[in-house]
Amino acid sequence: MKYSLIAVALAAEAVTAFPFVANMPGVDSSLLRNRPKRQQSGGSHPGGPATCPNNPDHVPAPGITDQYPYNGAKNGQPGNGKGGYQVPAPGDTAHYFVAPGPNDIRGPCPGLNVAANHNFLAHDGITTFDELVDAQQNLYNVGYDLATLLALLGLTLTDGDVVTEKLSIGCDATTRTSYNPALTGSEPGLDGHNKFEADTSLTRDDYFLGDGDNFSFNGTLFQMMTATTGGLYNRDGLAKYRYQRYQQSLQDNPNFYFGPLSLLLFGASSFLYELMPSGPDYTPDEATISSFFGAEKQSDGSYTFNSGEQIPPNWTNRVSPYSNEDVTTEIVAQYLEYPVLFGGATGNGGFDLLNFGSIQNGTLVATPGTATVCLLYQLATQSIPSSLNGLITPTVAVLDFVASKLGPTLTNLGCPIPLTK
Ligand code: HEM
Ligand SMILES: *[C@@H]1O[C@H](CO)[C@@H](O)[C@H](O)[C@H]1NC(C)=O
Ligand SMILES: *[C@@H]1O[C@H](CO)[C@@H](O)[C@H](O)[C@H]1NC(C)=O
Ligand SMILES: *[C@@H]1O[C@H](CO)[C@@H](O)[C@H](O)[C@H]1NC(C)=O
Ligand SMILES: CC(=O)N[C@H]1CO[C@H](CO)[C@@H](O)[C@@H]1O
Repeated sequence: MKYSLIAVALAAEAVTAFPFVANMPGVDSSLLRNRPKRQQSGGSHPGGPATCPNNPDHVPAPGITDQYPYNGAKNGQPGNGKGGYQVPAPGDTAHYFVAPGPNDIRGPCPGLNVAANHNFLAHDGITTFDELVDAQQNLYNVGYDLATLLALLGLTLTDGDVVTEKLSIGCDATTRTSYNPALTGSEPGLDGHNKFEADTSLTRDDYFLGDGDNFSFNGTLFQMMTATTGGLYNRDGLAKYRYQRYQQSLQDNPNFYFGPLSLLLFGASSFLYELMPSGPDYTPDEATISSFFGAEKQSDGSYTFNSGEQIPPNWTNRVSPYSNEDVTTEIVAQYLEYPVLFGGATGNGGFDLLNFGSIQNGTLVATPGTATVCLLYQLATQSIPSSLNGLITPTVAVLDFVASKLGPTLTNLGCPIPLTK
């Protein structure tokens, strides 16, 4: 089914070519236009291996101690799920803020950048599955189920290495994450676009509009987010802002693509009001959010990046674990406030709609219960249209890896669909 862009966008005049190939399962590509994809190749593009910092002194994250146990999460295992404590714990100097150096990798995720700056992840930004699962629990009190799922998504969407279980939280560091670069090919890290990283981010440019830089903080966008939300980054405010970003991309980005993985962006926005606020009142206010994003307000009202994303002073994490079910509820709730179409701009005024799992004819069909909770699980285990001309298909090795990490405690996260090979 095709919709005119006019029907879904404010204006279509800026939309030019969108090149892609037909025959994608679940994708109606009848508006096909074959134009070369404007994407840089080689190692020197932003986020590529040529410019990726390399810290020869890789020090794994120190982890928790008996003196400072946080919620007890270690070795990729479940902690006790009890939050409501101060982070970093007073006196726990191992987890005090240390600004990233020139050799340290940081990327599109403020949550992980902060974790690395506080040594909950390795400070150089080359982390592991276990560090990711532990850090999310100990620092933010993310539930073990969601912490595992997000770490899996980070590693499996071809950004990391399922043998070494290593992942770059930013640019392409294949020489350090891969067990064998000749066999694995490049592992672009979290900067890799249209995998975990997508268009319409809160504070990052679209890949196409940023000249291939889809991961750096953009102060104009932070200012826009603050204006739209009125400085209270709650569900309603962020749902509205995400809608605004969608319309902006639709209008300005001829290569705009909003696929199934974009669901994760609604999840990420929920982190502003579910994971970042501090107790006892847990208000997602400007001071708190600015600290996590490294946003520094200037006298003219603009924001600059201070390269020091950090936990605000005297910060207390959330009390109950933030679960897979919780985040799915927030994703659907934000989406339903301002429903948009999943798909991609085709140029010549067209927009192709996607079908994938709970996304039918470009619309998220959200029903309460298991099917919805399984949304994110599907992203880790099924072939996902990563663009109108690309599919990310999990390999047998990836499915084995997912199965090994989810079972037995988290078997399929309760999803009815068994892992298939
Ligand atoms: C293993 C766990 C995680 C992985 C692999 C991950 C990865 C990512 C990636 C790739 C993005 C970029 C998406 C995009 O904008 O295109 C992102 C965005 C984001 N993440 Fe994470 N993340 C993880 C956990 C967390 C946690 C625990 C928090 C919260 C404290 C968090 C907060 C955010 C926020 C707020 C954004 C949106 C940034 C923006 O759009 O400007 N993430 N994450
Ligand atoms: C930041 O975002 C704004 C709004 O989308 C855009 O006009 C500007 O070019 C971006 N700045 C950078 C440095 O990418
Ligand atoms: C943090 O707590 C300490 C001790 O209670 C207090 O002295 C300090 O002013 C607080 N800092 C902020 C920014 O609230
Ligand atoms: C999707 O669109 C097609 C073509 O208009 C229609 O036949 C089909 O019933 C639609 N499916 C859903 C779930 O809306
Ligand atoms: C699809 C695509 O081109 N994604 C890019 C996002 O940005 C990083 C850094 O420029 C690239 O490595 C990805 O290839």
